[in-house]
Amino acid sequence: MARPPVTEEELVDRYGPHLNETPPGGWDAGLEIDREVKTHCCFCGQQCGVILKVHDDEVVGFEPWYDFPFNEGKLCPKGVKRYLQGAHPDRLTEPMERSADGFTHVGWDKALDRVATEIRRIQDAYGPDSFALYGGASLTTEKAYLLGKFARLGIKTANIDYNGRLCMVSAGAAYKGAFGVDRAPNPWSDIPLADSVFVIGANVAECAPITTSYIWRARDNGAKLIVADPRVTPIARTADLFLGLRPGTDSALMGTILHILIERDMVDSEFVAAHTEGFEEAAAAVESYTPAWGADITGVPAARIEEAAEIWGRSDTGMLLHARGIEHQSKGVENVRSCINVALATGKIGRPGAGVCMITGQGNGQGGREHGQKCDQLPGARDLRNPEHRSAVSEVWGCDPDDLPGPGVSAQEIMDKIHEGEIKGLLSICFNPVVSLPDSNHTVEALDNLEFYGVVDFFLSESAHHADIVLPGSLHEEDEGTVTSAEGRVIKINEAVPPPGNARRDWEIVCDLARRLGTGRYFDFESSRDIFEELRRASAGGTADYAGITWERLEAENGIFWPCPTEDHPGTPRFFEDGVFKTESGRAKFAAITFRPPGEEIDDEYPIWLTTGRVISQYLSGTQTRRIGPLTEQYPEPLCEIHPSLAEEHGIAHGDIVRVRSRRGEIELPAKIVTTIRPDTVFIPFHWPGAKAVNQLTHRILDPVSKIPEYKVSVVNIERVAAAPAEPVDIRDVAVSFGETR
Ligand SMILES: Nc1nc2c(c(=O)[nH]1)N[C@H]1C(S)=C(S)[C@@H](COP(=O)(O)OP(=O)(O)OC[C@H]3O[C@@H](n4cnc5c(=O)[nH]c(N)nc54)[C@H](O)[C@@H]3O)O[C@H]1N2
Ligand SMILES: Nc1nc2c(c(=O)[nH]1)N[C@H]1C(S)=C(S)[C@@H](COP(=O)(O)OP(=O)(O)OC[C@H]3O[C@@H](n4cnc5c(=O)[nH]c(N)nc54)[C@H](O)[C@@H]3O)O[C@H]1N2
Ligand code: SF4
Ligand SMILES: [Mo]
Repeated sequence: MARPPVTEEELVDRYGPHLNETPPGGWDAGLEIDREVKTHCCFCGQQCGVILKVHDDEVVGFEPWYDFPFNEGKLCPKGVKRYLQGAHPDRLTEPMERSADGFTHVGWDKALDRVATEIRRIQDAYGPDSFALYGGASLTTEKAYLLGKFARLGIKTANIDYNGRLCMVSAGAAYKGAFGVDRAPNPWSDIPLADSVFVIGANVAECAPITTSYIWRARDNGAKLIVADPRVTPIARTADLFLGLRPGTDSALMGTILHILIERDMVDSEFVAAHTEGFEEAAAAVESYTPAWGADITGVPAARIEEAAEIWGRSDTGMLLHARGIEHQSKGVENVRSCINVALATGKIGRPGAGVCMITGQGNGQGGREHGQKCDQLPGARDLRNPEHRSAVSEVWGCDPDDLPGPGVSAQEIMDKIHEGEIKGLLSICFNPVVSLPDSNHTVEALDNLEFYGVVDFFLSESAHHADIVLPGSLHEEDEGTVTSAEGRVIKINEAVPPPGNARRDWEIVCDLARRLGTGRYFDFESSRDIFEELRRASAGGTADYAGITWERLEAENGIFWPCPTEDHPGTPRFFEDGVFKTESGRAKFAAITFRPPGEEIDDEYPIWLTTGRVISQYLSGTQTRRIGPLTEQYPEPLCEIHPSLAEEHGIAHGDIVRVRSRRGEIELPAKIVTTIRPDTVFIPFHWPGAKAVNQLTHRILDPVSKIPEYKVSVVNIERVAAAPAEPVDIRDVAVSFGETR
């Protein structure tokens, strides 16, 4: 499936000569380069290929990796600066134990013995499920697999979940329900083939920057671009049609579009009859969703909703892309199902240029949610409740199916159970809940209520401040393994440098702990490759089947799309080309979606919608990117985006300090007056901790199915508290105005 490498001439032709020019003095300030290592960016789910340059066991720079097909050498600002974190002075290199006086360095033996002793003590006193594990989707797939196994066989707790619970689970549950499989069904190379591109709830240019070039290629080919977002995001500024909807009204928008498709005879009846089920029920659910009704709920003019339906409905091919804007809601799953309904109704699935794609967020957001670190899952995207799945995995693991615990609770629910006193101990790897979970005061209280909290990280995250033991783990470039990108492409991560000082690879730490707990026989791995080889067998026959994938093939073929059941199988870039879906009936399922309001709604006391998300230069809880100077300079602190009319109403000028208050808490931060946001909504990015952490304001209402928090909709009031400091923050604004967009 690998495409032929792009030649230098082709690149120059496409992007101009400047890309290949080395700056005067070279990239590496004259350092001698010992080796160049082809690997991938440690940040988002795009997983851009990059070549790291190593001098004296330190990553000192990078080169573009032009012939990796996904990004063809392109990187966003984070990918360009990522190499600066490895040698950061804050890097943890020794295990640490906390006493009344603060943290002190302790040796590995003492640190690991303490963790093992606490796990045993707490489980003996309160039962096996009283000790919980948190994993993360920045971990390689090997580590994610290992953690799932460690929970079930290493310490026999039901309670393991991961930070992807805050990210991909609404999309995952919706795709599993509609298609029977949780993966974007189309490769990104389908985007330029589409006649229409519909982006909803995705700030593509800032959060999936490389996807921008795919969308622009579609536009160059004549595609129409529709964007639905409460903010005129950078990608929206280049759209043919912008739908500036009120936060939390996506299923009303998509329901209205389905209504119009039916009314105006734009449904692909042949496809619907041959390959789907549930259309009648879905149609009945939106019978009253007229354009006027839709306009009233969403705040988008009826004519624009109609135009969106016309563009989508009349084009032969089309790609609908969505991300957390529609998924971070208490009806996240319903929102995604309402998008899938619109794709299915028009037969846009299973063809080149036709499909619906979730844009996976975290670096290994895809692979990290397939192999068992979710609370109800076994490797191969198998179901922990299913007796056949349990015995298939038990056979590979050499245990009795009855040895495996049942499903546990999800990430936010683990915090709630700590409050309730049911969970007393927690070990977290690759998760910074103090910054990333909603209602952070509730999170901090929970961590402080624990009898024992252990953390594995390479920086002292804000959550680690509350830990009893902190173990120094490995950075992305300090270990090898695999990840699976947003496209469903399994790729190889290569080790550029060893972990510094006494830091260790994460998987070594987990295996060592198991040995101390007397369950080492299940964790007899000498290398990350050993873990992958077992994972291949454990996933064989599952939905996410990796059995035919070898590390050698990954290198030779620039990655392989799963499922790949045998070594001579080419992999599966596009699903459902034969019109057969992975549901039991083989048909795709429509869902009957009626609109329901968000968990919290505006009232006299809290009259403004708050929505939260990201900026391009910062990544997630910021533990890594807040330590990279050039990225911090680009956006030094959180700002509250406010429309000029709302600002005027409250006497707020650009740079003034505003207090934003919700039912959970209040924060003070500078105002950024922008014309690109709805006048009834404010936006705050979430990458910062402490007094300016927006998660002090968000609420804990979850989607009932996916258990994702509703980060995208809460209600607040705002107030000016001080004038701008002498020199207000200089953030560039754009000359596009909400309401004046097309
Ligand atoms: N720079 C950067 N890139 C990242 C990340 C990062 O931290 N920084 N994180 C990665 C991860 S893990 C993820 S999950 C992705 C997230 O990628 P995105 O989901 O694209 O990013 P967000 O900023 O969370 O939200 C997307 C958009 O949703 C809009 N929105 C808010 N409320 C609503 C609503 O009710 N309806 C609709 N339709 N839209 C709404 C916001 O205005 C925003 O433009 O990004 C990945 N890439
Ligand atoms: N208000 C609001 N809150 C949000 C969101 C939002 O849009 N709005 N978005 C949510 C989303 S989509 C996400 S994905 C979450 C993310 O939330 P988190 O997962 O909590 O954020 P990260 O910054 O990825 O935290 C991971 C921690 O693991 C460490 N780490 C990274 N890689 C590794 C590794 O390989 N090994 C080890 N041992 N440690 C590692 C990092 O240093 C960091 O401290 O935040 C969620 N929170
Ligand atoms: S952050 Fe994402 S888009 Fe940017 S370079 Fe890394 S993988 Fe690519
Ligand atoms: Mo995410």
